[in-house]
Amino acid sequence: MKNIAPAIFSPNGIGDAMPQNQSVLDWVREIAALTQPENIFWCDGSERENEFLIEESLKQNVLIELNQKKVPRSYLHRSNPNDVARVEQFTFVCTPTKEEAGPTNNWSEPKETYAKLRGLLKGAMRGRTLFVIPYIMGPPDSPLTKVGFEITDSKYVVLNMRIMTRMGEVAVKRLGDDPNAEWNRGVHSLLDVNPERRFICHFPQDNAIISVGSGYGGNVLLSKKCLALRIGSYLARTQGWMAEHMLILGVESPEGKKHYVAAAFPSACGKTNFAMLIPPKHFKGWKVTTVGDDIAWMQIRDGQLYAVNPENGYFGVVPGTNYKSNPNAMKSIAHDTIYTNVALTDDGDVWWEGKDGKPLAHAFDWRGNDWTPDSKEKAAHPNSRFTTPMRNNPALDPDVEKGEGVPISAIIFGGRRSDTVPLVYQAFDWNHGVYLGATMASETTAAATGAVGQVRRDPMAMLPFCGYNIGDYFQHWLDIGKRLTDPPRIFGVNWFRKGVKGQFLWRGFGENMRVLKWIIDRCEGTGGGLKSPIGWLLSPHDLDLAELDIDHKCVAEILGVDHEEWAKELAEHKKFFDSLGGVVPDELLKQRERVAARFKE
Ligand code: GTP
Ligand code: SPV
Ligand code: MN
Repeated sequence: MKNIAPAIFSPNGIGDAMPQNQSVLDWVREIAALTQPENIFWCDGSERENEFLIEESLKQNVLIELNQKKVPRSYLHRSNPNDVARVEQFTFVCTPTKEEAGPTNNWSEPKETYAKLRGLLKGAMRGRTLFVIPYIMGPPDSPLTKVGFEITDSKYVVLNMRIMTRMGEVAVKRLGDDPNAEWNRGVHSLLDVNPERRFICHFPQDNAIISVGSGYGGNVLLSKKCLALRIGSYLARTQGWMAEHMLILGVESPEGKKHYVAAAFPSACGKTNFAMLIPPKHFKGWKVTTVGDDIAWMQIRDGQLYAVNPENGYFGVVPGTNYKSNPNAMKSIAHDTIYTNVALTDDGDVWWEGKDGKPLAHAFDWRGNDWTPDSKEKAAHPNSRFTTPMRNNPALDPDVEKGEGVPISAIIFGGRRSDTVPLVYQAFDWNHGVYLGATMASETTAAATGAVGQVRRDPMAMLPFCGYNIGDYFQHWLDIGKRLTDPPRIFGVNWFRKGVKGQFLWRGFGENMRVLKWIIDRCEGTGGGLKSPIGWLLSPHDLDLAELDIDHKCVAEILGVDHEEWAKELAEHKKFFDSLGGVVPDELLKQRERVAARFKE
């Protein structure tokens, strides 16, 4: 590739997964001409390349070496303190018309936006290396799998993408040399990591993403929220499949009967923990396995919904993770892990609020400042994260590579609600379930910048991730339902009900197995249910509480429906639908009226 100026950086023959596809070469040439890097590095995802990039990152303080005896082959990255989470206010969907982006997305006009971004990218990589990352999302032999190329000037992005995606030759091979093949163009540049020049822009019609001014997580690992969800949801609608913010887990009974469940919870609301659940002792012989912890791509086969996890690793919330709450996560992050914004101990180990063991007397906080238990600041940032390969997970499902995916028996929607929403309830049918998902709400968390703890509607946990008009998205869900002969049963859950003193009323984590068991029973048609205006409720008699120390009054409280609270909730549903300005399908408006009518029966 001598005709690409400047020189291609291929030390010792590594970094050479170079496609011959003309459309990719033209695009790299164009971006290189614009950004003016010193070198171009074609990433191949190999072990050698990884070692080389880690070495360089250590030299440049992009990574900090950890105590290799305590956490082998693991490193700490400290992001810029102004850059610690997704930025929804600077995230744009750039469709030709504002209507296509819909009422829930920030829209900006594609032509103007390209011009603005080109202005920002001009010369942005001078004196730096431009990395080209070829990757695929999805198992190599899945019909759903997508090819992406990400250009970035951040080594941290390359190192994380290697964990989060299947990277290198596998992508180049899958792309082939058809210049018209479908592939995603992702361009990322750190610029000067200035929040005023931070934009995450999606061009669904062009299958393109441009992200500038950030170096953190979902803003820059373009495979994840940008491709697998925002662009993914757009492609899914036009191509007749679904791209959802859902974990996928397998649950096997002692008799060996297995079901798969997909669950949509908003950011930092428990997906990774639920996906890695270890059943309590009482559930002897039950086993939960992880297919995915954040994103599900689903297609219809023989009238049934099948799901694949497009990712190859986990980008998970660190604080609160310990051997009691999530042993599988603890084992997964014990080695070969990149930590972002956790605390560093005096002996080179990582630490965070809620980690097992003795409280620390001293550490360096996520910014690198001295920290003691008296410090006002948290030692680890509330949105500190681990990046770890899914292969590290002891509970990885054996069918995670299966191209056709796993058959989904149940879909669960859940948010963080301190009141109103019961521990679990079941929709009467698919369309009612779509209504349940469309009207779900959750308290905001540290996963995105902005206020934390405010209840907001977050339909299907996709509010920040739906790449087109939310009304069309609701209709897509209804249309999918019409094509299913054996649709998954749909449930709502809430692990986060609080008592008057602000304490959680439900133990959560592994104990959520008790709820999952009822969900499986309902799918098999064996579990009892109490009919209520909002759906089937779990009666205290059908909830297995053996070996759980819980006050029975509290159980009744979290399982029940308070009519006054729900009158308010239904008013909020109406307000939300009204706020969308007429895009909500009639069927969902009717569903709301039906719930209201059932309360009057
Ligand atoms: P994203 O990676 O942002 O999409 O988050 P997530 O949905 O995967 O959430 P995760 O499982 O990482 O949990 C987020 C926070 O919620 C952590 O601090 C957990 O400790 C906490 N959490 C998870 N499950 C439960 C639960 O069942 N009960 C309670 N009380 N807290 C939980
Ligand atoms: C989320 O916010 O849902 C995440 C973390 O999974 S990030 O990749 O930063 O979006
Ligand atoms: Mn997520």
